[in-house]
Amino acid sequence: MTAGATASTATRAVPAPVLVVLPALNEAECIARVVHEVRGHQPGADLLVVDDGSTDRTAEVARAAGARVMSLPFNLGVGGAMRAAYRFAFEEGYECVVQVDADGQHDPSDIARLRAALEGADVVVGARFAGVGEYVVRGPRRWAMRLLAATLSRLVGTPLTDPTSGFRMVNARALSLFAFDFPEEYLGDTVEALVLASRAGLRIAQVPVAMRERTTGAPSQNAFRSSAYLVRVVTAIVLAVARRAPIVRPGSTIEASAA
Ligand SMILES: Nc1nc2c(ncn2[C@@H]2O[C@H](COP(=O)(O)OP(=O)(O)OP(=O)(O)O)[C@@H](O)[C@H]2O)c(=O)[nH]1
Ligand SMILES: [Mg+2]
Repeated sequence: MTAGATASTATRAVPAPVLVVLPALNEAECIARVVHEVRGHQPGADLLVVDDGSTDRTAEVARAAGARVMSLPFNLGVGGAMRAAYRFAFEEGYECVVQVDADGQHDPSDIARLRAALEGADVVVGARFAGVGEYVVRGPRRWAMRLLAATLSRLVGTPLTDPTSGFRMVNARALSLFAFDFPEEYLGDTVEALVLASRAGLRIAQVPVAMRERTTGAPSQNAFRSSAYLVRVVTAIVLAVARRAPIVRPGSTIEASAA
């Protein structure tokens, strides 16, 4: 963690309940708007932007908008950024962490509904394709997503329509796992993290959300990555299932179930 994050981690008397984490890569155009919008809906929460080696002014703009900023020295990808954020949140004593896209596609007014669902679950996913919103995916990607959703639902034992959603909230139990064991490879932070959580005995639930279209910046998925998506999804599932059991460290409040 660099000075940007460390400098803003003053010791607090009572743990802050919610940390909103915005993983960001070159989102200078919209990060201020997103920070203000999140703040408007979650005035009591702390905001952490994980600037992942951006080459634009993402960190500077986010800081000026009032967010804490963790600047990674080089690009680690969303998984690596979230791993760092979860460790930060665990060490700071947060009770609840919600990951929100920094490009404005997630509606922060939904955070309250995710929080409510956390009463009966340890990990809550804000999900498209669950009856709310009109977000459309076409072509091979659509079939890959359906296959993935069906397979993941079976694996974790609960219906999931959007297992690659990056809009998700975890409680202290899940945080005590993800702070020490969080997959960072492609699809690891979404798909594999759910398998890992399930194998650790954590309860997973989803909340239907509408997702907006990206209006600025560039998507991380280019044409090549999209066309390779189906193959990668299958590989990700196989790897997630074949992977070792979750690593539960001292300080964790969960006990890993049998692998
Ligand atoms: N920390 C970090 N964040 C990233 C990286 N790549 C993308 N992001 C952020 O992760 C979030 C989701 O990335 P997107 O590229 O929007 O992915 P997506 O929403 O699935 O794709 P679109 O629908 O095309 O926008 C955004 O807030 C990005 O800024 C990265 O390498 N590191
Ligand atoms: Mg996006």
